[in-house]
Parts: sequence; C-alpha cells; structure tokens
Amino acid sequence: MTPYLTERIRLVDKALGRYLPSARTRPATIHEAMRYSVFAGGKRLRPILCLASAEACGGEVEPALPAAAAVECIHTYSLIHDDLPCMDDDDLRRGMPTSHVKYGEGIAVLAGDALLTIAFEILAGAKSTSRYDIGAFISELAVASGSRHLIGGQVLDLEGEGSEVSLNATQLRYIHESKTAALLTASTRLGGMSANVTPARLAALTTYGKSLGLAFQIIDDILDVTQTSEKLGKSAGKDEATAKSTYPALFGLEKSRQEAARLTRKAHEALKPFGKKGTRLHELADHLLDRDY
Ligand code: GRG
Repeated sequence: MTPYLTERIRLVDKALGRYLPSARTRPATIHEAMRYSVFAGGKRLRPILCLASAEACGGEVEPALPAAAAVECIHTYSLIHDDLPCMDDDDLRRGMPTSHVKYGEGIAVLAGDALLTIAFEILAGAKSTSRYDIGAFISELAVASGSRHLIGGQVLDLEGEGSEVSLNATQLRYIHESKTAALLTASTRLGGMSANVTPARLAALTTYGKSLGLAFQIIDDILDVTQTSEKLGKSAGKDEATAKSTYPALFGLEKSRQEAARLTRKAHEALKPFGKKGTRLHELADHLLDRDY
C-alpha cells in the first residue's frame, strides 16, 4: 500500500464516518449493520478514483467528498446484496462474515437498502457548479446504479449462472461494463463534475473509467483463480465452482492478462488531456493492473 492510498483511505473513511448515522442512532441494529459492512475494510477504489479525477480537473478534494462517499455506499450495498443466499450466497466479504451471516437476512437486505438510499442523501449535499447542478449529480449515480447498468449486469450474471451454454465474449463484456465499469465510470465522472469539468474532459474521464473498469473486472476474475480466500478476503475459486463465464474461463489466464493490459493502456491514453494533473489517475491504473487482492 502506498502512502498516497493510505492517506486517501483515511480521508474517505473519515468522511463516511461523518455521513453515516452513528451506530447508536435508533434503530441501532440497522445503523450498526450499515457501518459494519462499510468499515469492514475494502480498497476504497471508487472514492479514491473520484477524488483523483476531481484533482486531475484542477479541483479540490473537499467538494468531491459527497460523491466519493456516495459511490462507496452504493458499492457496499451491492456487495451486501450480492452475498445474500438468494444471489451469490457467500459468507466471507472484506475478510469478515457477510452481513446476513452476522445480522440475519432481513437486516442484511435492509442494510443494503439503507446504504443505497443514503448514497443519494449524501450526494444531494454536493455543491452545484456552473456546468452541473445537483440533478446532474443525482442522475449520474442513479443511472449507473440502476436497471440498465449495475442491477442490469447482476440480472444477466444471475441468469447466466450454472447455465449449460457459456456466454460469448460480447455478452461477457456487456455484463462487465454494466456490473463493474458503470460505477467506476460514474466515480470518475462525478469527481470531474465536482470540479466543473469541461465536456471534452468529461468524455476523457468516461473512456478512462470504462477501460479501467473492464480491466479491473478481468483482473478480479484472474485473482479468483490464482489467489486464496485469505488473501482476497472473499471466497476464491467461486467462479469455477459455479461454472460462471469469465475471461479466464473463456480465454485462459495469459490472454486475459493481455486483455487487461491492453485496456489499461487505453485508460492511460485517455488521460492525455490532463497532462501532469493526471499523474494519480495513471498511477491508479497501474496499481489496479498489478494488484494481487
Ligand atoms: C445490485 C445486488 C446488486 C449487485 C450488483 C456489484 C455487483 C452487482 C455485485 C458484487 C460482486 C461483484 C463480483 C461485483 C463486481 C465488481 C467487483 C469486482 C466488486 C469488488 O470490488 P472491490 O474489489 O471490493 O473494489 P472492495 O471490498 O475492495 O471494496
């Protein structure tokens, strides 16, 4: 972990700590469960990308914090729901027992719902800029999290699971774009929007986020095959056990690594308009490609 990432995680966690109701707020169980999953760990990749994107656009970190916290709340909600017995049925997440194992299914569903909802409450506290009003911020996050992207990708994933017929590369890419890349892209775009980014640079952040998001999911699928549950903090080997179509399953590990590297190069290229200000985004792209958890 680099000093930059450690400092950013601390900053994001402090903001999340402020935005989320205290664990003693009534009814305490739900607030405890929300905090349990949010603070169970996690790389904070999406909020860090959001903050780095704001800085790449010449903005400050402070105005980007509501968006950074909001994307992490959406992400954590999706993990809680994805782990439920009716979905991926997992008992380990971020190195800890999953929400439903700790609190029961009912509270886990509600903790996910509450994090989804509070994400928009937090984002509504962001400041409009001359190009982007609060409606634009809210719409950005709602579309990325909704039935055409995050939830839509999960639907296709669920339908494909255990199916005799494996998906083709186009279908797989579509799932990755929806389930993973959409929220990553929204994170970079929201960071830019908080810094009043120009339309041309917003398009560049979109290309960066999409390429990075696809590379991130391919690496995630590779790590599922090559790493232990202990290292990942979540159950490894799950994709093979559930006969999931993944890049490594379709193309093998080496070709998958090459594709992740190609997409990362594409992400780097997209950052040209930002010059030196894009340094952190370049570093993050490399870090994600090289990660081992
Ligand atoms: C709406 C229920 C629902 C699900 C949406 C996001 C999602 C679909 C499911 C979660 C599981 C999954 C495999 C998502 C793909 C994205 C991904 C690799 C998530 C893990 O993200 P990390 O590695 O996690 O950033 P940490 O714990 O570090 O934050």
